[in-house]
Amino acid sequence: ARGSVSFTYYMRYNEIVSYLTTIADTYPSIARLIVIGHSYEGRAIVALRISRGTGSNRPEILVDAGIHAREWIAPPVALYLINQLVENTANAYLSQDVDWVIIPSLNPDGYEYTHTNTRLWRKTRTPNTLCYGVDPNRNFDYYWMVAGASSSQCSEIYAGPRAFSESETQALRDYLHANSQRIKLYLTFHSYGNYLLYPWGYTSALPANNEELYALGVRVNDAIRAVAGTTYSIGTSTNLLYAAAGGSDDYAKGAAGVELAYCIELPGGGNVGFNPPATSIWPIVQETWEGIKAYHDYIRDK
Ligand code: ING
Ligand code: ZN
Repeated sequence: ARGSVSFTYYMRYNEIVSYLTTIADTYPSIARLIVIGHSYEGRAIVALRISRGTGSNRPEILVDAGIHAREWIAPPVALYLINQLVENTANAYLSQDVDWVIIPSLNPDGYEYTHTNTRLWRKTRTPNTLCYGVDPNRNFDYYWMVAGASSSQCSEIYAGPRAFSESETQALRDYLHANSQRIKLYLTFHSYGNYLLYPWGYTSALPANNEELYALGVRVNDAIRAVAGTTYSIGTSTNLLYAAAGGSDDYAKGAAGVELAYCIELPGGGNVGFNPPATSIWPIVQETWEGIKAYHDYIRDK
């Protein structure tokens, strides 16, 4: 059926947009479609704002997925979040005191390219003189290029000719700044490796609220583990994984002032980690949903 969601296969970009459009049309008092920008190839970067509350200055949770094209398990997690928040009335309480803005496919050009050409494409699809694409998660202007990023066009971690060279990262930047007072939590879904990463990626120094970020990570990990035993490691990107500047979570926290920001590395699968079989979508979105609810409860009660 038109505009329906599925967790039995990896939906294409057009299907994702169609689902969000249908949700917004069907539940106009709860869900609104926002176009936050366009990709290099002209695709709309769509977001769904979900709110059952009234009044202004409500706390907001900002969620994105698909900034890296090949990390296919991330968009379904965002789509399940939309599905449950809007279509399952038992979850109405989750948007009573908190607003959500969910961007399921932040890099649609790259995502479509992984479907049509190169399964393991990571970057955007901007043409450069030698090679295509910029790593959008090295392109944000917070200590840009100081660590874990490359100035070589053909590198998988090419940071771009300048910070915010990509329309996709510009779109998220502009959304963040326009709403920074209300955004209390930013979650960006990647894969893979079972990590709850938080800033900083540009330095090994710990953020001032390291204790809070870690403690909230423990709550989320506990909630996920209770479903099927899956566990995550919790810590800063630099200390747990590797140093890498120009990431969206560093930018949200450092430049837009969102004190709680996490890069969630979902479980891997398949022969290269980035390609869990479609049968893994359901169990992964189920357990991750429990973690997202733990995030919500913390923001609501804070
Ligand atoms: N991992 C992230 C990456 O962009 C990361 C990890 C995030 C590092 C933020 C530093 C800062 O490399 C994946 N899987 O993309
Ligand atoms: Zn990634």
